[in-house]
Order: sequence, then C-alpha cells, then structure tokens
Amino acid sequence: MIIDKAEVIVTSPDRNFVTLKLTTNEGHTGLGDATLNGRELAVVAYLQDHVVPLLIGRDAHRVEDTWQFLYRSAYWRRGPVTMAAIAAVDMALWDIKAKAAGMPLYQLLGGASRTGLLAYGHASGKELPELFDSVRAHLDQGYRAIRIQTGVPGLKAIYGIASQAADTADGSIRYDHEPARRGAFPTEEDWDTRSYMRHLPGVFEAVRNEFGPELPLLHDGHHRMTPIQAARLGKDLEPYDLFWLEDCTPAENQEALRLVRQHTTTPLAIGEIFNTVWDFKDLIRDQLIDYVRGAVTHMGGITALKKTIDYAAQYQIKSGFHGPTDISPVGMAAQMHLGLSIHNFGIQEYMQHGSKTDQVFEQSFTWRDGLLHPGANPGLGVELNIDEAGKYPYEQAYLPYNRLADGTVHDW
Ligand code: GCO
Ligand code: MG
Repeated sequence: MIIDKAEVIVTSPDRNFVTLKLTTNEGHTGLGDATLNGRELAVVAYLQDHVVPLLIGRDAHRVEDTWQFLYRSAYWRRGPVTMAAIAAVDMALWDIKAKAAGMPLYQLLGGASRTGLLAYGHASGKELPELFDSVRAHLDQGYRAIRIQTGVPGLKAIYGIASQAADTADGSIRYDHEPARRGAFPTEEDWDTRSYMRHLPGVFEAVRNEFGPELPLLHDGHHRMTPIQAARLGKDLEPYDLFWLEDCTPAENQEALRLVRQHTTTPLAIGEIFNTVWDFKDLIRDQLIDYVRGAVTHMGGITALKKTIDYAAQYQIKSGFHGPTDISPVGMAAQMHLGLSIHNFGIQEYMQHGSKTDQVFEQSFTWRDGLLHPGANPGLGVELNIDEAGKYPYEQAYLPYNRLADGTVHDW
C-alpha cells in the first residue's frame, strides 16, 4: 500500500482548519488535522514544502517508521509547527491502516476500554445570572461535567467568556469561546491577577450552592498566575472540589508546578500547548499533575500521544485531551479513538463545532447522555467534503493578547 497522493487542504467554515489528505495506490484515503490556531499557514508551508515530497512512494502501513523518519530526519526537533505537521501525517496513516483493516481505529489501538467518553462543556458568564443560565443550558444538552469561566469586576474583555447570545439565527451552534478573531491584528484583552483571584472563589461557592456538590466542575487559569499565586488559588478553591484547575502557570518552567503541588490538593491539568513527551516527562515522573492536556494535533499524532499517556498511566495520571474548536473534527475523532482504548482515560473536552464545519467534515461520532463515542465506521470516521471545503477560503485570524493596567504585556 503506497502513498501516491498528498494534499494539504485549507478551509475556513466558521474558523480555519488545515487538513492533510493522503491517498494510496489502492484507493484508500486518510485524513490528518494540522490546525495551529493563528499560525495555520506556517504548518501548511511546512507540510507542502518539506513533508509532502517525502511521503510520495512510501509504504502507507509504516506508521511508526514514518513518524521516526519525519521527527529525526528533520534534525530540528519539537515545536508546534513541526509537531502539528507530523501529527497530520500520523493521523492520516492510522486512518488508512484502520480503513484497510475494515475497523474503527480504536480496535487497532487495543479495543474499547469503556462504553463512551465523559466530556465537559464550557459554561461562562460575565455575571452570575448569565453563568447560571449557561450551566443550565449545558446540563440541558446532556453535559455531565462543566468548565466554569467568569468575568472579573473591572476587567473588560477576558478569556473564556461567550461573546454572543447562545443561539445563532440559522440554528447552528456558535463558537462562544473561540478566542481567535478574524482580522489582521490580534485583539487586546486586559488582565489583573489579584482581582481575578479575589473574585473566583466566590463564583465557585455560588455555583456549588446553586448546582450542588455532585456536578464535576473545571476551571482554566490559562497560564496567567505565578507559582505562588497558583498555589494560593488552588488552596482557596479546595472547598469547591474542582475536577481540575487547568494551566494555572505557564509551565514552560516545570518547577513551577512543584511549588503549586506542595500547597494544594486541587487536581492539576496542563499541557495543551505542549508538543512532545519531553514537555510532560518531569511533570509525570514527579507526579506534579493529574491530567495530561495534550492534543493529538499538537503532540505529533496518535503515535506520540499514546506513548505519553501510557507513560502517565504508570503514575495514575489520566487523560484530559485538549478539545476546543481549533482541534478539527479529524483531530477530535483521533483523540476519541485513543480515549476509548486507553485504560487511564479521564475526561474529554468537547466544545462542539458549528454547522458549516460539520458539513465540511462528515463525522461518525455520537454524543449521547454526556458521553462521546467515535462511532463504528472504519478508520477515524471522518470524511472531508471537498466541495463544501472549497466554499470557505482561509481568513487571517489571530488569538488575542493581554496587557496589564500599566500597559505591560502579560501571558494570555
Ligand atoms: C482550552 C483552551 C483553549 C485555547 C485555544 C487557543 O482549554 O480549551 O485553553 O480555549 O485558548 O485552544 O487556540
Ligand atoms: Mg485551556
């Protein structure tokens, strides 16, 4: 089974997506997600100029060998652009292999370890009433775990807050947390860690009072605190029994988590911007985190994320794969197959794509009673409708950035 065609498809239904499509001489096709929010075209160039020419003529069955070849022969290792490109090839090859075997991919990864994947949705509101409505709307949609993000008094624009009303005119689901804005320059948001830390515990207290002790609640700190601030927030949130506190520090400095860990029993999740097992190694080995937030799309594909999560299993650390809308339906499907098969599955982030995206990417997954399942179609279970994709050309979009009150740029 030889790869004889490799195409890079850029499409922007609701938002930008980069997809690699491989075709073999036997007519099997495979899809891989290479979307890197705000830096999409860098991955397109990496794939088109440096990877596609190397793929033509290769044995499509050699998934591991192709991964090692692309990783090691580049010499320049790691980094989001390189690893998103390798991820796309890896996913597409697994898709092809599973289609050739006539099985949904999870069967090749060891078979199902559970009936479905617990998924969390994203409730948000500037003020409590709006936040409560959003929690209720998510409960109505069947979510059994919910992330809570809230406005902070004195701050105008803040990460994770829905910017529009819940339903769009055409009935499609909107991307209410999609932070990347179309346009030629990133938008500016404001930030004040002390105000945020003063405000957040009261919000969780109110949510617990309203919705009771059972509902698993999550929160994303989005890399903004120093280690000692994060330690303090983790302690302050302990009474509200969070499922996890995510990205409490930037964590390029892995020692930061050691300090946080010494002070709080609030479970910690990190890694949506990590690219390889090396970013996780110390955090896993020293048991400084509880959940691995890597995404197949940014961690070099199924091959690499499986190795990372299997390593984490030895330390009772579970998966919490990154699943915002900037992970395409192809990337989401790949991590659903992985999540279904591993033993140490924790939770899957699930934001829901818009209706245009769902027309471009025809998907087999199901979402029932708060559980995701990748479906029974052979391969990943996603096909790309090229005519639909062609309707939506790339549009420049950037993630925002933060400034403090005195004008200093801060982690976003
Ligand atoms: C999450 C993430 C996202 C990121 C986004 C950036 O937990 O889902 O933090 O909201 O901000 O993926 O592209
Ligand atoms: Mg996050």
